[in-house]
Amino acid sequence: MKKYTDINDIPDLSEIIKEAILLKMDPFKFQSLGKNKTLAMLFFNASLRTRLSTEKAARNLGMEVMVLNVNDAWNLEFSDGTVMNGSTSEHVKEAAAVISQYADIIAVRAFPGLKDKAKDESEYVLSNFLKYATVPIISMESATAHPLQGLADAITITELASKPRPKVVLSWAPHPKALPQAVPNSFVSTMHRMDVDFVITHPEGYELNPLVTKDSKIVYNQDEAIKDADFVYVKNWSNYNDYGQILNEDPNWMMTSEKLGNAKFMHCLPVRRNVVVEDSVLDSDNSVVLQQANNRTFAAQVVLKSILDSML
Ligand code: AN0
Ligand code: CP
Repeated sequence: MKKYTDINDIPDLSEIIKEAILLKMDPFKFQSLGKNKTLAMLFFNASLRTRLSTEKAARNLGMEVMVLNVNDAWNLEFSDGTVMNGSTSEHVKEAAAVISQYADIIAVRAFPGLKDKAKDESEYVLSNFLKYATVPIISMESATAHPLQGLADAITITELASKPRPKVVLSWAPHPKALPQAVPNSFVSTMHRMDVDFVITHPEGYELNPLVTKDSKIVYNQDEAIKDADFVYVKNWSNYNDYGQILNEDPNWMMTSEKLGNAKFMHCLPVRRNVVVEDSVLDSDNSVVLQQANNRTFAAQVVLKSILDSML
């Protein structure tokens, strides 16, 4: 792979899942692949898992790692031709080219503002790094996608599936803060590439971008959607049509043990207990959130390995 900013950058998903599971069994097998190679991770937003698992993945491959919390650096300008006499001190043209001299791979986390849909959908942070960096780019969650999470989720479902075509449900949940659609978008795109019976459930009006959901089955009745599910992936997202708005905080959409039944509970984390999902679910054996978080390492590792392989 030459970059990883979308789950569809992976040519053969089931092949890469297999490779990730092999890396998980023998994480230091390719310790010399990353020798004298550096990963620079740029964070425009907070992170716990992505930051630590991606660093761990790079170290497992023998890479050096540098982390920049971009809010501690100069305020970057992304528009072309701007008279930079305001709050921005450095243009992404210079910044991306400079960082490319220090790093062999650049990973970027940049959430959407959730105010201006067109601006968010332009992916102006990620696309400018793709344009002006001279080294491969990895998304650590952009405005519209979180492909490392999608891959980790695919690995987790593959590890746990006890039948050929499991039923997987993406279930919206309430949340007090407006959250991006990035995680559900990547989960949907990933499920489209897996052999699963996939259903999405959310309140009416909470449709995700139809270019992402395509012909996914959408069932507005949560109980009906979850019936006989093997995996229930719970996630809040703010409204896509009424962009970035919170139009529903109905606590009845929270996941409970009663609704979940024997299905596996999935969430990307961080999760608000007793808002998104009740304690009894997270504290039960049906919750696989820690396994998902662990698989973030091997998702990142297989992606880094594939990019390093392409540099040989
Ligand atoms: C972020 C989101 O929903 O995109 C990050 C999740 C990995 N979640 C929060 O900000 C709580
Ligand atoms: N799931 C995930 O990406 O977590 P962080 O935001 O903590 O990195």
